[in-house]
Amino acid sequence: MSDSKQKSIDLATQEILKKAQAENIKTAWDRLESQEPQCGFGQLGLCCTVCDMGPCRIDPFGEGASVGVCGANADTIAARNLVRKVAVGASAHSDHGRDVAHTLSLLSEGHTHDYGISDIEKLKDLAQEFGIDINKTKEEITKALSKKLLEEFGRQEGELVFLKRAPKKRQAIWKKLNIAPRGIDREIVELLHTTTMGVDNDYKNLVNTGLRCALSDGWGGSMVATDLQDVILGAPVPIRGKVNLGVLKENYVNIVVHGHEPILSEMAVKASKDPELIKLAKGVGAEGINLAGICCTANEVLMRHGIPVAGNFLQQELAIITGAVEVMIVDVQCIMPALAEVATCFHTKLITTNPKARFPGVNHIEFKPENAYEVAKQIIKSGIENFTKRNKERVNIPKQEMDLVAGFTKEIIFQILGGKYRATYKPLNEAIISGRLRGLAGVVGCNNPKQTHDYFHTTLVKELIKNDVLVLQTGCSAIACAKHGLLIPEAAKEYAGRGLQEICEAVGIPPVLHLGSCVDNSRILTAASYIIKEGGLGEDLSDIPAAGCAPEWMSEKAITIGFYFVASGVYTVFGASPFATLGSKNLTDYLTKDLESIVGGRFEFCAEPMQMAKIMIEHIDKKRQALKLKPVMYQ
Ligand code: SF4
Ligand code: MSK
Repeated sequence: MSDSKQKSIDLATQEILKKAQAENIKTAWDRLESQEPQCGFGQLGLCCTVCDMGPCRIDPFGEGASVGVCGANADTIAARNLVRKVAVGASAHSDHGRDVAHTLSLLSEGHTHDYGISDIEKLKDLAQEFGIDINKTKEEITKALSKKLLEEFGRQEGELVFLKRAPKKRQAIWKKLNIAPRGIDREIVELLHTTTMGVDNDYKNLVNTGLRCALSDGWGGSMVATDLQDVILGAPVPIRGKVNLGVLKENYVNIVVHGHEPILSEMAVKASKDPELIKLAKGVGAEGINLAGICCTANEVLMRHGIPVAGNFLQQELAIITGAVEVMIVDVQCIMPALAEVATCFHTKLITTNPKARFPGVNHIEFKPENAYEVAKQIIKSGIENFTKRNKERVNIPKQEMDLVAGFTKEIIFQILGGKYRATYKPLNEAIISGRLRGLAGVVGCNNPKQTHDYFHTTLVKELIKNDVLVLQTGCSAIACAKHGLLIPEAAKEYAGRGLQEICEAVGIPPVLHLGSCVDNSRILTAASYIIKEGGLGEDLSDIPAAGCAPEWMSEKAITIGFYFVASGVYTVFGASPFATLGSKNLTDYLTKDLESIVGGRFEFCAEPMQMAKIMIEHIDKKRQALKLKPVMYQ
């Protein structure tokens, strides 16, 4: 895979890949090449390392061993491998949620003064959901809410409070199948327990336990993260921004935030605007401080402040290879260990901030909500000092940057479609009912060097909007489509079908709505619940003419998101490799066929983006028929 055009369709990425090659700097694509051929047993999910009688592997051709030393067969091994990933993905999102709840608790007790309550209405709405009397002081409500939310993690019995947001019919399905999560931590621990040597050997039961655990993320940990971030940092509203490596600025001190938790990056935003620091930057010959983001941290600061996005997952190394980044601040998740090595090729300082994520030999400045602003200032100051060490000869900032509009939430969809004074989902539902809009799609997830970078996201999304499907996006997928000009209102005219175009033009929105980071997939779940509440599109989430897709996924978190989408009744397509299930036909059939009659949603695996669009559209049409809706207006 030496041709940069095969590696990415993004011109900025291609340019920096050529620079990397010329300077002999290895990137993820090179390291993938050195891994090939990757382990076939691993790819099939047939390698087990659960206990020390192994590692065991099952021969997929039926010539060698058909069971491990303990007697576990391909179904058990593949299912265990898969749902362990679900547990890890859920733990990542939920631990993020816990940290936000902890920050709320600290601020309620006056232990941090760098954060406050930015959205008092949302605070009260949440408090009411948790049965807290809102006729109290803001401080009392905040304290009571943080306690209740932290209890959701350690809860042992009953059900997570947010499950009540789902339509009644969906709640009943969860209850009947015994997959309604009781407590966030409990479901993660229980799932891991069931996968250890000699516990659950029934692949169907393992998947069901995985579904319950994933629900504790989507309707638990991730929802806590999203909603509390809105309370503390402010709920996003539509905002303009820019995206791609071209947002880095030659004459500025470039600080890049990368990772996932906005509690840190929010302070970096504040510090980057600090007059004292700007003066300092000018004192070293820079024109100012330029903050930009990578991955989901980028989405968080974009959604709330319009901070430019330097790139998605596969562009993290490339940002450093531009030679123009003074500091890359990282916290948790999706941060390639390789960054440490790449940074040594330039003047860039890589700074870790979270005690959970340290890199050997990398400068660590610990960030806590209690000392948040001070730490952010200290890091930006070190970036300013580092500006003088930049080697101008080696700077190469691609010119590509694209406009975008982000900042859509379930509340904003209410307002933009219904108007401020009659906030409602009615116009959205009516657009689907009348056939002006065919349906909805959630397109989310990462990049993966096994697939041409951004090609799958953009090809799929273009085809969906061409067929009058309104696309909701999060994560690196949203960044991919933004780079290719799909997140501006003008994209409707260029790419959308006539029905979607009419809607976008009437309300001035892009045909692709950016809902935020990976934890903000929870916004999609709540928005879908509002659609059912509004009426006319069935009684359950599985009735909505909608589908989900993660075309270029790579992370365990993407699998967890897929599991909670499916457990919520959504038909969900995964691109690239079908997450290590092929080694068990039974497991694959259960995920791609049987689950639909059980939970209303199911998985589909598909390696080609136009085909992904085709099967998603077919599914949407099937749901339209089941609801006896009018035919799509403009075929
Ligand atoms: Fe082998 Fe069974 Fe141990 Fe897995 S759990 S490594 S299959 S003996
Ligand atoms: S950052 S999980 S690469 S979307 Fe959320 Fe991007 Fe996937 Fe990480």
